[in-house]
Amino acid sequence: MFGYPGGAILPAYDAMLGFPIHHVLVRHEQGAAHMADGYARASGKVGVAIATSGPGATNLVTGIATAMLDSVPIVCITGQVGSKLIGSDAFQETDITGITLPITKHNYLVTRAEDVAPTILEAFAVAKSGRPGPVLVDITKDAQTSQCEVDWDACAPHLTEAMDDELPGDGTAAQAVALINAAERPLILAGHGITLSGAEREIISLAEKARIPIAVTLLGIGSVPASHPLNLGMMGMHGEAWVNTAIQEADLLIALGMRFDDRVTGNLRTYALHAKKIHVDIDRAELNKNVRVDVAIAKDLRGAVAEWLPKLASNPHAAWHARIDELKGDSAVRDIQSLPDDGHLYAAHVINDIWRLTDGDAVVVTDVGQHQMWEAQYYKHNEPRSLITSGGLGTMGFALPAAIGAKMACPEKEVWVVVGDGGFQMTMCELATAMQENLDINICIINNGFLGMVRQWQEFFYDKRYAATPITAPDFVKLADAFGAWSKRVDQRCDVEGVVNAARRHHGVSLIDFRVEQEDSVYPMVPAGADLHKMIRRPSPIVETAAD
Ligand SMILES: Cc1cc2nc3c(=O)[nH]c(=O)nc-3n(C[C@H](O)[C@H](O)[C@H](O)COP(=O)(O)OP(=O)(O)OC[C@H]3O[C@@H](n4cnc5c(N)ncnc54)[C@H](O)[C@@H]3O)c2cc1C
Ligand SMILES: Cc1ncc(C[n+]2csc(CCOP(=O)(O)OP(=O)(O)O)c2C)c(N)n1
Ligand SMILES: [Mg+2]
Repeated sequence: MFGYPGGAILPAYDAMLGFPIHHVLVRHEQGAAHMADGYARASGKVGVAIATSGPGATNLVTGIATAMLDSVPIVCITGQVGSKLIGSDAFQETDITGITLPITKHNYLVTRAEDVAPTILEAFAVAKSGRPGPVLVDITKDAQTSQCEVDWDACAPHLTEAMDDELPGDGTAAQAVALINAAERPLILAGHGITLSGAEREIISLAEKARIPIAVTLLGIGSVPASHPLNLGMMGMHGEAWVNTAIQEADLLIALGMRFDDRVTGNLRTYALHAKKIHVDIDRAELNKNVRVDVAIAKDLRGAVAEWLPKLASNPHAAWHARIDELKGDSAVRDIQSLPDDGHLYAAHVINDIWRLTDGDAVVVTDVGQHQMWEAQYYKHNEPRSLITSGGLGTMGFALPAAIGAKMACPEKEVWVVVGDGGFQMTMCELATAMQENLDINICIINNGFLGMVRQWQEFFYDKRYAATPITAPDFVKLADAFGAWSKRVDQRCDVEGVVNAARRHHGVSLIDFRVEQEDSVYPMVPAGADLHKMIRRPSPIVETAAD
């Protein structure tokens, strides 16, 4: 449980001492929500954050919205002023159920002791059922202090059908199978719903049976091993060029547990015009929301795909794979990894080295920005839940606290934070939390002296007018030292390996300040709203740098 105490939640904190609950004292409640989120994403269990009323509760808001956009199950418990004071502008009173109504899957205001236990049990059930999401339970101080008898069996939650997962969809398995068996250029679009459903094996069987290539969303990374020969890599704004072109050339898209985010589709009017489309999603509201499809199935993914498997015809799709290989060839020469070491330190090289040195086995938690995209491109994830990142809300400041939650969920895993110099400064106070908990986590700051992703947009679309994107930072090495953490600075490629290995050997918090090329950009890039195949490509073979 990740939290921060205060007056309105004091009775709950006092009671906690009598129970075997590991409470992690955060340094800001936003951190508590992200830690609960990181814990949930890493473990598949429900994460819990707890805060006091008023500012404690409002500080949770960004973390709750982050979890909502990415379908992460967390329960947030907040204290509220006494029930008789509600509506009186009492000290630290805020209408947190009103504030969080649009960013929670469900929320509750509890004003009587006898409602506490059944509501908490129901909150956990709602958070993890169907399409997971955040739930908030606001409990008045008098409900925390008065007494009642609890019959646990009578408290068992009974979710209504609307909250449950098995709503029948319109499309049938037979319709889906008919389209798949008839396709010449099929492509699976693999999303976050695969891991949420536990459908990893079914998706591989589907792909292997008919040799269907797979493209993943940012949040689908890891749901299919990067090393699998049918996995083509990421789609979308910063996806692989060959993937985006393949989507535009496909004659069938099989969208599985992904929601056609605008970062994925680009211009909807020109999106995959030659393709028939099958969409499976547990949330009926996602079907035909952004992209009109031919077969829409509102079901849990695992069961839905399992139904197709016995009826699928095998098919080598040789011409289609040959075409994709051709597209890949073009991209390989534009890859930064193929460029000679020109003395500059590039973020893509740093991340590629960390991938190599950790055998691709770490849990990596990223922040938001250029470094996030380079991580997605250059750290090859083979395991579900091994990349933890804020996709839908794109919340800077997410990485460090979410990594603390992930490490507490999986203490045996090697955990790396990949974070920008901007985002790190948003929640770096949580270094103290990591130290207090004696956590062994590694922090890689991709320090480019810029709010890099925004600078990139200014470079491409605002004539290099760098309004408010150059950013200074404290000396991160000294900062880490002040917190008691191990730290080093790296500004040359030849030092990356040694320092990364030293950080890995250090038991405790280690932080590396990588001083990377300041004006590098993430390629390819589909400008927002542009056609998916009209990508800005890396100027090749010369990389433009500040010095040029
Ligand atoms: C700077 C930045 C750049 C980005 N660039 C890209 C990019 O280039 N490419 C990219 O892909 N993304 C990119 N994103 C992320 C993007 O915004 C979305 O977050 C992401 O595409 C969503 O992936 P998703 O649809 O797989 O996951 P989610 O948004 O989590 O959707 C999962 C879907 O699965 C469904 N689901 C849940 N459980 C089940 C179940 N049991 N059975 C069936 N369905 C289920 C849910 O209802 C939901 O519709 C970027 C984000 C940022 C911040
Ligand atoms: C809380 C929040 N504020 C603003 C943004 C808009 N934004 C997206 S990326 C970015 C720059 C991130 O800079 P940095 O952390 O240094 O990472 P870089 O892009 O340089 O790798 C900004 C400001 C955001 N995503 N989240
Ligand atoms: Mg930066």
